[in-house]
Amino acid sequence: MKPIEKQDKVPATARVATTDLDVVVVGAGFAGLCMLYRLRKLGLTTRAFETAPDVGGTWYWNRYPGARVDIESVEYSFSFSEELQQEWQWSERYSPQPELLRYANHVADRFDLRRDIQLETRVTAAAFDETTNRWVVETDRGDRVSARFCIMASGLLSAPKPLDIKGADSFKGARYHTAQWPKEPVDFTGKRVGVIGTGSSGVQCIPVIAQQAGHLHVFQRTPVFSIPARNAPMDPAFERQVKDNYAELRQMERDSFAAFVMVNGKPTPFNMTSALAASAEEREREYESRWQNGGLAMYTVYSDILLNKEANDTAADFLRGKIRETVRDPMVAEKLVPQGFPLGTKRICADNGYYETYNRDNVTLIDVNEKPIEEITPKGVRAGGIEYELDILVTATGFDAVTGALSRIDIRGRGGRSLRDKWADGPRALLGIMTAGFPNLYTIGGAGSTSSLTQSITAIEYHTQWIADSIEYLRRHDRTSMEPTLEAEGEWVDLVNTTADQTLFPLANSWYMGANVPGKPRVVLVYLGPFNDYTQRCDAIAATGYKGFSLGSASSALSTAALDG
Ligand code: NA7
Repeated sequence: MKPIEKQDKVPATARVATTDLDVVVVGAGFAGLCMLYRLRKLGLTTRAFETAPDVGGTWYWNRYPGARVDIESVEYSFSFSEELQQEWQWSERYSPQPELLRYANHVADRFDLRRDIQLETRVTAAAFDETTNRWVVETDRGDRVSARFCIMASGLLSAPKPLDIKGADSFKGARYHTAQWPKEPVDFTGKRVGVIGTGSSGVQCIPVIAQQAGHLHVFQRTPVFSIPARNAPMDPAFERQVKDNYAELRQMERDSFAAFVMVNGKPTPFNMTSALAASAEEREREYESRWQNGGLAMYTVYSDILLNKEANDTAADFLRGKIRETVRDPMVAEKLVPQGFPLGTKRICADNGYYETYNRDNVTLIDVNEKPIEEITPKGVRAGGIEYELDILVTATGFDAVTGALSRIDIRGRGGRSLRDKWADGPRALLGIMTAGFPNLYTIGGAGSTSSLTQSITAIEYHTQWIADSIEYLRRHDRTSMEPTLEAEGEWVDLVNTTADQTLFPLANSWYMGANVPGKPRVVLVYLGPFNDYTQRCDAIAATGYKGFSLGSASSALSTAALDG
């Protein structure tokens, strides 16, 4: 295993100096960093609060072995600075976590963002004060600051799902959640290891752990579709070509279905033909080519893969065949073959030797549908009446996605109404960005936006720009607050739901549907229209002076500076 890079250079974090700010940003992952950069350009006084001891968000916490991005790094990277995208060099086609963390640190340093970031500080509460029209934000370190705007950059996949298995705390060995991985590397050498969960995190860590462990038991509830990433060192000729044509590539991303367009090493527009219009031989050729090239290109192979079950089955069956070809023991292969949900309605994984791992003698797959997990015991995991003794238990059990980070903060809007109450039956937000009754509260990548299905850096760049533009608009028009009307919000939620109903997504119990957390309402959390359709809708609203939002006036208290320029 690669040693986890140490972040020794991190300075002790400064406490917030002023308590009256223009903007509080919650989180200093990629979204928080990009937001700070944009707010700095507006000349606003800002403070970002970040729970972790350093910047990086997802890439700070998810240090598990094998963690890496599943979109090509030349795409999963910022475009807001031409210098940045030209000077930064990715070492691999899909960057590993330490490199992504280094990149986040580089961005924070290069744009001098750290001076507005307070680390090791969790925001616990945010309340809108109607007498001052300001947000009062509190932290677990006793800070209490006031700000005109509060921007949630708190992440879509940042709140680990509480482990819903009896006895978890009784385990006497070491237990790690993939998203709360320790800074020091975990040594699996010769150990009896159990992994619960086979989503993206499990699929990434299982092959790496298997290479070290004495024995690895994988507890699988739902097998996923996974495609080899075909990761490789960055090809300098490819990198040169991308950098020479970055503007064009970025524009294609912005105009695309999910903000990533690389297929077979070339920017490739979404295939607008139906899978059913192609012959079986043509489909097989196309699927084989995307399989050989690796990664997530199967999402965009035909226009109706995510819309039509018959079309979807053609691709799903192709991938099922690949699993059966790869895994030598037919009984094990059959357990790994996903059934019962359409391809892509649970995140497709991009792996590095995942299925091959099950050909190893030191790996046992336990299907917990056949052998339900009864409890975690002091010695290991009991499933189907058998106690599997373990030294280390890894839980790769996922997140309270999209809304989880917000519901962990006591957010109160007009009349002291809590966001948790407002969203008890599911989130409601116009464009997925703002919710009625909570003026000047923005969410980057919020519920009802495309973000969870889109290449997230491009989505972050879009949202942060939209938010910055709206703040600038308020300033220019001498307005101090903005919030959706209930009517416009309701129309947006209806659009999100009716769009989902035209897709295959409701057929799966996925985190996109809120279906992975017991007790969470089963509601689609993503706008499933294309990214470019979503941004056109957002742009159209901005162009009409924020139709669907009420803009309030009070005496302006924003910092003077760049906005008037
Ligand atoms: P995911 O994709 O939510 O995967 C979590 C996995 O853990 C999944 O296989 C779950 O099975 C399994 N799980 C969760 N709870 C249990 C219990 N109680 N018993 C057995 N198995 C369980 O999270 P990841 O961290 O892998 O990936 C999240 C996203 O990060 C991913 O989609 C990418 O966008 C990046 P289930 O499917 O619920 O049956």
